[in-house]
Amino acid sequence: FNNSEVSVVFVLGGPGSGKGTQCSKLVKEYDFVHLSAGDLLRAEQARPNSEFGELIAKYIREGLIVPQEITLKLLENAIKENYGKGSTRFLIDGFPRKMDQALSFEEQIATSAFTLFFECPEQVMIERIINRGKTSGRTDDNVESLKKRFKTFYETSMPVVDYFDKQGKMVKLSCNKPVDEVYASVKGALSEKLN
Ligand code: UP5
Ligand code: MG
Repeated sequence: FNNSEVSVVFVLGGPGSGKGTQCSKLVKEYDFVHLSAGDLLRAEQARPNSEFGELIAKYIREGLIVPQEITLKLLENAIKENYGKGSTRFLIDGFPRKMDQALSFEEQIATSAFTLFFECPEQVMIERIINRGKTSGRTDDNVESLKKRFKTFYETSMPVVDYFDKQGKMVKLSCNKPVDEVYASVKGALSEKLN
Protein backbone atom coordinates (compact mmCIF):
# COMPACT_ATOMS: atom_id res chain seq x y z
CA PHE A 1 0.00 0.00 0.00
CA ASN A 2 1.48 3.31 -1.10
CA ASN A 3 -0.50 6.15 0.43
CA SER A 4 1.00 8.74 -1.90
CA GLU A 5 -1.05 7.11 -4.66
CA VAL A 6 -4.43 7.58 -3.01
CA SER A 7 -6.59 10.66 -2.76
CA VAL A 8 -9.03 10.94 0.08
CA VAL A 9 -11.99 13.31 0.35
CA PHE A 10 -13.80 13.44 3.68
CA VAL A 11 -17.55 14.06 3.57
CA LEU A 12 -18.93 15.55 6.79
CA GLY A 13 -22.21 17.06 7.97
CA GLY A 14 -24.84 16.51 10.62
CA PRO A 15 -27.19 13.53 10.81
CA GLY A 16 -29.43 13.59 7.76
CA SER A 17 -27.50 16.32 5.97
CA GLY A 18 -27.34 14.05 2.90
CA LYS A 19 -23.82 12.61 2.98
CA GLY A 20 -24.85 9.12 1.88
CA THR A 21 -27.27 10.41 -0.76
CA GLN A 22 -24.67 12.64 -2.43
CA CYS A 23 -21.87 10.07 -2.24
CA SER A 24 -24.11 7.46 -3.93
CA LYS A 25 -24.68 9.86 -6.79
CA LEU A 26 -21.00 10.76 -7.09
CA VAL A 27 -19.77 7.19 -7.46
CA LYS A 28 -22.01 6.75 -10.50
CA GLU A 29 -20.19 9.54 -12.31
CA TYR A 30 -16.66 9.57 -10.89
CA ASP A 31 -14.24 6.75 -10.16
CA PHE A 32 -14.49 7.19 -6.39
CA VAL A 33 -15.00 4.40 -3.89
CA HIS A 34 -17.60 5.44 -1.29
CA LEU A 35 -16.89 4.27 2.25
CA SER A 36 -19.39 5.24 4.94
CA ALA A 37 -17.94 4.78 8.42
CA GLY A 38 -21.46 4.32 9.79
CA ASP A 39 -22.23 1.62 7.20
CA LEU A 40 -18.96 -0.18 7.97
CA LEU A 41 -19.77 -0.10 11.69
CA ARG A 42 -23.32 -1.39 11.11
CA ALA A 43 -21.96 -4.20 8.94
CA GLU A 44 -19.41 -5.14 11.60
CA GLN A 45 -22.12 -5.05 14.24
CA ALA A 46 -24.26 -7.43 12.19
CA ARG A 47 -21.38 -9.82 11.45
CA PRO A 48 -21.85 -13.10 13.31
CA ASN A 49 -19.22 -13.55 16.03
CA SER A 50 -17.96 -9.98 15.85
CA GLU A 51 -16.25 -9.26 19.15
CA PHE A 52 -17.36 -5.62 18.86
CA GLY A 53 -21.01 -6.17 17.90
CA GLU A 54 -22.59 -5.29 21.23
CA LEU A 55 -20.32 -2.35 21.84
CA ILE A 56 -21.04 -0.86 18.40
CA ALA A 57 -24.78 -1.35 18.84
CA LYS A 58 -24.71 0.50 22.16
CA TYR A 59 -22.61 3.43 20.88
CA ILE A 60 -24.76 3.89 17.79
CA ARG A 61 -28.00 3.87 19.76
CA GLU A 62 -26.52 6.41 22.17
CA GLY A 63 -25.18 8.58 19.35
CA LEU A 64 -21.64 8.27 20.69
CA ILE A 65 -18.42 7.87 18.72
CA VAL A 66 -17.21 4.27 18.72
CA PRO A 67 -13.58 4.00 20.00
CA GLN A 68 -11.37 5.03 17.10
CA GLU A 69 -9.34 1.81 16.92
CA ILE A 70 -12.39 -0.11 15.68
CA THR A 71 -13.47 2.39 13.02
CA LEU A 72 -9.92 3.05 11.81
CA LYS A 73 -9.29 -0.65 11.31
CA LEU A 74 -12.55 -1.11 9.36
CA LEU A 75 -11.69 1.86 7.12
CA GLU A 76 -8.09 0.78 6.66
CA ASN A 77 -9.18 -2.72 5.63
CA ALA A 78 -11.74 -1.36 3.18
CA ILE A 79 -9.29 1.13 1.67
CA LYS A 80 -6.55 -1.46 1.25
CA GLU A 81 -8.94 -4.01 -0.20
CA ASN A 82 -10.13 -1.54 -2.83
CA TYR A 83 -6.60 -0.28 -3.45
CA GLY A 84 -5.62 -3.88 -4.14
CA LYS A 85 -8.24 -3.89 -6.89
CA GLY A 86 -6.83 -0.72 -8.42
CA SER A 87 -8.91 2.03 -6.75
CA THR A 88 -7.08 5.15 -5.63
CA ARG A 89 -9.86 7.69 -4.96
CA PHE A 90 -11.95 7.49 -1.82
CA LEU A 91 -14.95 9.37 -0.45
CA ILE A 92 -14.89 8.80 3.29
CA ASP A 93 -18.43 9.56 4.50
CA GLY A 94 -19.15 10.43 8.13
CA PHE A 95 -15.54 10.27 9.26
CA PRO A 96 -13.51 11.70 11.00
CA ARG A 97 -15.98 12.95 13.59
CA LYS A 98 -13.66 13.27 16.56
CA MET A 99 -10.22 14.94 16.68
CA ASP A 100 -8.35 11.77 17.62
CA GLN A 101 -9.72 10.04 14.52
CA ALA A 102 -8.70 12.90 12.26
CA LEU A 103 -5.13 12.90 13.54
CA SER A 104 -4.75 9.10 13.53
CA PHE A 105 -6.20 8.64 10.07
CA GLU A 106 -3.94 11.23 8.48
CA GLU A 107 -0.90 9.91 10.34
CA GLN A 108 -1.51 6.19 9.81
CA ILE A 109 -3.43 5.89 6.55
CA ALA A 110 -3.46 8.91 4.25
CA THR A 111 -3.69 12.69 4.25
CA SER A 112 -6.99 14.11 3.04
CA ALA A 113 -7.09 16.28 -0.06
CA PHE A 114 -10.02 18.26 1.33
CA THR A 115 -13.33 17.94 3.15
CA LEU A 116 -16.84 18.52 1.83
CA PHE A 117 -19.05 19.82 4.62
CA PHE A 118 -22.81 19.82 4.24
CA GLU A 119 -24.47 22.69 6.08
CA CYS A 120 -28.12 22.27 6.92
CA PRO A 121 -30.58 23.78 9.43
CA GLU A 122 -31.13 21.40 12.32
CA GLN A 123 -34.90 21.33 11.83
CA VAL A 124 -34.48 20.13 8.23
CA MET A 125 -32.12 17.35 9.30
CA ILE A 126 -34.52 16.27 12.07
CA GLU A 127 -37.45 16.04 9.65
CA ARG A 128 -35.41 13.99 7.18
CA ILE A 129 -34.24 11.52 9.82
CA ILE A 130 -37.65 11.08 11.43
CA ASN A 131 -39.10 10.50 8.00
CA ARG A 132 -36.39 8.00 7.07
CA GLY A 133 -36.88 6.28 10.42
CA LYS A 134 -40.28 5.03 9.27
CA THR A 135 -38.53 2.56 6.95
CA SER A 136 -34.77 2.57 7.63
CA GLY A 137 -34.69 0.06 10.46
CA ARG A 138 -31.81 2.06 11.96
CA THR A 139 -31.78 1.86 15.74
CA ASP A 140 -30.73 5.52 15.97
CA ASP A 141 -33.43 7.00 13.71
CA ASN A 142 -35.70 8.03 16.58
CA VAL A 143 -36.18 11.25 18.53
CA GLU A 144 -34.29 10.07 21.62
CA SER A 145 -31.17 8.90 19.76
CA LEU A 146 -31.31 11.85 17.42
CA LYS A 147 -30.99 14.33 20.31
CA LYS A 148 -27.82 12.53 21.37
CA ARG A 149 -26.46 12.42 17.81
CA PHE A 150 -26.86 16.19 17.51
CA LYS A 151 -25.17 16.78 20.85
CA THR A 152 -22.20 14.68 19.70
CA PHE A 153 -22.16 16.43 16.35
CA TYR A 154 -21.90 19.92 17.87
CA GLU A 155 -19.56 19.10 20.75
CA THR A 156 -17.30 16.43 19.28
CA SER A 157 -17.46 16.60 15.50
CA MET A 158 -17.54 20.34 14.81
CA PRO A 159 -13.98 20.79 16.16
CA VAL A 160 -12.83 18.48 13.35
CA VAL A 161 -14.59 20.68 10.80
CA ASP A 162 -12.94 23.77 12.31
CA TYR A 163 -9.56 22.02 12.24
CA PHE A 164 -9.69 21.33 8.49
CA ASP A 165 -11.27 24.72 7.84
CA LYS A 166 -8.24 26.42 9.46
CA GLN A 167 -5.98 24.41 7.16
CA GLY A 168 -7.88 25.77 4.17
CA LYS A 169 -8.97 22.24 3.27
CA MET A 170 -12.71 22.75 3.62
CA VAL A 171 -15.52 23.25 1.14
CA LYS A 172 -18.83 24.17 2.80
CA LEU A 173 -22.00 23.58 0.82
CA SER A 174 -25.59 24.38 1.66
CA CYS A 175 -27.68 21.23 1.48
CA ASN A 176 -31.08 22.64 2.35
CA LYS A 177 -32.12 22.26 -1.28
CA PRO A 178 -33.48 19.46 -3.46
CA VAL A 179 -31.06 16.55 -3.95
CA ASP A 180 -30.22 17.47 -7.54
CA GLU A 181 -29.43 21.08 -6.68
CA VAL A 182 -27.12 20.00 -3.89
CA TYR A 183 -25.52 17.56 -6.28
CA ALA A 184 -24.84 20.32 -8.80
CA SER A 185 -22.91 22.31 -6.18
CA VAL A 186 -21.07 19.18 -5.02
CA LYS A 187 -19.94 18.52 -8.57
CA GLY A 188 -18.91 22.14 -9.00
CA ALA A 189 -16.78 21.99 -5.87
CA LEU A 190 -15.21 18.69 -6.86
CA SER A 191 -14.26 19.68 -10.38
CA GLU A 192 -12.68 22.86 -9.05
CA LYS A 193 -10.68 20.97 -6.44
CA LEU A 194 -9.67 17.98 -8.53
CA ASN A 195 -8.09 20.02 -11.31
N1 UP5 B 1 -32.36 13.45 1.88
C1 UP5 B 1 -31.04 13.54 1.63
N2 UP5 B 1 -30.76 14.67 0.94
C2 UP5 B 1 -31.94 15.31 0.78
C3 UP5 B 1 -32.30 16.56 0.15
N3 UP5 B 1 -31.40 17.35 -0.46
N4 UP5 B 1 -33.61 16.93 0.18
C4 UP5 B 1 -34.53 16.13 0.78
N5 UP5 B 1 -34.25 14.94 1.37
C5 UP5 B 1 -32.97 14.54 1.37
O1 UP5 B 1 -30.11 11.35 4.00
C6 UP5 B 1 -30.99 11.28 5.11
C7 UP5 B 1 -32.44 11.31 4.61
O2 UP5 B 1 -32.70 12.55 4.00
C8 UP5 B 1 -32.73 10.25 3.56
O3 UP5 B 1 -34.03 9.78 3.74
C9 UP5 B 1 -32.58 11.00 2.24
O4 UP5 B 1 -33.38 10.45 1.23
C10 UP5 B 1 -33.05 12.38 2.62
P1 UP5 B 1 -28.68 10.63 4.02
O5 UP5 B 1 -28.08 10.84 2.69
O6 UP5 B 1 -28.84 9.26 4.52
O7 UP5 B 1 -27.95 11.55 5.10
P2 UP5 B 1 -26.63 11.26 5.92
O8 UP5 B 1 -25.97 12.58 6.08
O9 UP5 B 1 -25.86 10.16 5.31
O10 UP5 B 1 -27.30 10.84 7.31
P3 UP5 B 1 -26.88 9.73 8.35
O11 UP5 B 1 -28.07 9.51 9.21
O12 UP5 B 1 -26.27 8.57 7.70
O13 UP5 B 1 -25.78 10.54 9.13
P4 UP5 B 1 -25.04 10.22 10.45
O14 UP5 B 1 -23.78 10.97 10.32
O15 UP5 B 1 -25.86 10.53 11.63
O16 UP5 B 1 -24.91 8.63 10.44
P5 UP5 B 1 -23.69 7.65 10.21
O17 UP5 B 1 -24.21 6.42 9.62
O18 UP5 B 1 -22.59 8.36 9.54
O19 UP5 B 1 -23.25 7.35 11.72
C11 UP5 B 1 -24.14 6.68 12.57
C12 UP5 B 1 -23.49 6.46 13.92
O20 UP5 B 1 -22.34 5.63 13.76
C13 UP5 B 1 -22.95 7.70 14.64
O21 UP5 B 1 -23.97 8.41 15.31
C14 UP5 B 1 -21.96 7.06 15.60
O22 UP5 B 1 -22.61 6.50 16.70
C15 UP5 B 1 -21.37 5.94 14.74
N6 UP5 B 1 -20.11 6.36 14.09
C16 UP5 B 1 -18.95 6.32 14.86
O23 UP5 B 1 -18.97 5.95 16.05
N7 UP5 B 1 -17.76 6.68 14.30
C17 UP5 B 1 -17.67 7.10 13.01
O24 UP5 B 1 -16.56 7.41 12.56
C18 UP5 B 1 -18.85 7.15 12.22
C19 UP5 B 1 -20.05 6.78 12.79
MG1 MG C 1 -25.19 8.25 6.02
